[in-house]
Amino acid sequence: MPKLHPILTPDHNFYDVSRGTPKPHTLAGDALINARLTPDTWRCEITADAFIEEPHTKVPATIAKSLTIADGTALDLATLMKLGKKHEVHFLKAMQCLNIDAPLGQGVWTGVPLREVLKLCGKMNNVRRIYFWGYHNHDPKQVFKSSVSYTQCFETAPGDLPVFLAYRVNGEPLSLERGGPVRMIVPWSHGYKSIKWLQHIFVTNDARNNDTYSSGNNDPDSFLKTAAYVDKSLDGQKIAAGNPVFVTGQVISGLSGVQRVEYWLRRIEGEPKPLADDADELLNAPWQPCELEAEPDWKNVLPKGIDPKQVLAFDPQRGQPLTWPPRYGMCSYHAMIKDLKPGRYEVRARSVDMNGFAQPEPRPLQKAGKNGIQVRRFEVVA
Ligand SMILES: Nc1nc2c(c(=O)[nH]1)N[C@H]1C(S)=C(S)[C@@H](COP(=O)(O)O)O[C@H]1N2
Ligand SMILES: [Mo]
Repeated sequence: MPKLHPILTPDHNFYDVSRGTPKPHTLAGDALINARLTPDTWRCEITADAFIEEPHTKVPATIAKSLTIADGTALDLATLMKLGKKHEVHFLKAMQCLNIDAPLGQGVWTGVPLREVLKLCGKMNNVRRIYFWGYHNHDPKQVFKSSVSYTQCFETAPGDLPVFLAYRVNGEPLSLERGGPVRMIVPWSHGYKSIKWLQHIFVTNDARNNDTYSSGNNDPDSFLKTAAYVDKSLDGQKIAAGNPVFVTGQVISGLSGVQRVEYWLRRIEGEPKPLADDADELLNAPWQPCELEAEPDWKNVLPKGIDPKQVLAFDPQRGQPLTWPPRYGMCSYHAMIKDLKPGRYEVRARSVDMNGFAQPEPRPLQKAGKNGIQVRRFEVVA
């Protein structure tokens, strides 16, 4: 049988992508308390940017009430959890880095929509972007910040997901490594928007995107892309002739959904050159269907206390995701290949989205979302 991934990745099994020297999740004892990264000491400030500059920003953003550490008004965990009693959301999301070619993990994240948190500041005016950043060793050079537009924060289409401040993953408090006590979750985006160790929210009337990631030549407004990833475990395997070969991996449902996943297997001699994603040979190859893992019984998968009918992007009557895999979530896929003759082989996989675009289309630029076609090599031996 093929070996599939668990639907929920345990917190400590996520692939960790963290900047900072030292990394905030290596702090302990007093250093952790001074960094305000314990549940009791955690605080999040909310302030407005006084910035103006003609011609693009004529008036500054304002909020009726800033929440600051100096005034003793900064948001604490108890207040956030109290907001959660009324506004809590649960959401299944795959974490995928814009610059790493495999999913980092998938969790059910629990927290409070950013728009509800901003309401604590009273009336706001002239706000067009909302920035957020986390603990950064008090060193301005280490700030890692992201943002969403005012509209993205305040409006969500039915069945869609709001930006939220998460304090639990898979039913447990967020670990320090996952960005606890509180991290931002931006459902539609790659990981870089989901700021860990959240400590500051900053509203501005400068509509330009100055995310940390925009300086790395990335598209800082990209959506997660629909993409199939092939498990590395097949690489270099020697499989006895007569045994089936299992191609396995995970497929992420980006903005455009998943219609199907396909694989293409070819026999190779010597060291063939890598194939570009738009090579004719690849585009015209005899792609074969893979099978998506069956939808699980959610009552057995979700942590205690999270009813599948309450999870966003799940049907509130049936308690099942509106699509499979759920949008911005992922599931495993597999294919069984039989009767291969001894020799060396290459296998690739690709997703086809709900619009009929095969990976890496319709946005082949990798800086707008990771979705290159992956290849694994193995050998069938007599
Ligand atoms: N404060 C902070 N938040 C951060 C980062 C960081 O370096 N510092 N890395 C980001 C990036 S680039 C990614 S891909 C995700 C990774 O999340 P994970 O470590 O929980 O898998 O966290 C994001 N949030
Ligand atoms: Mo990332």
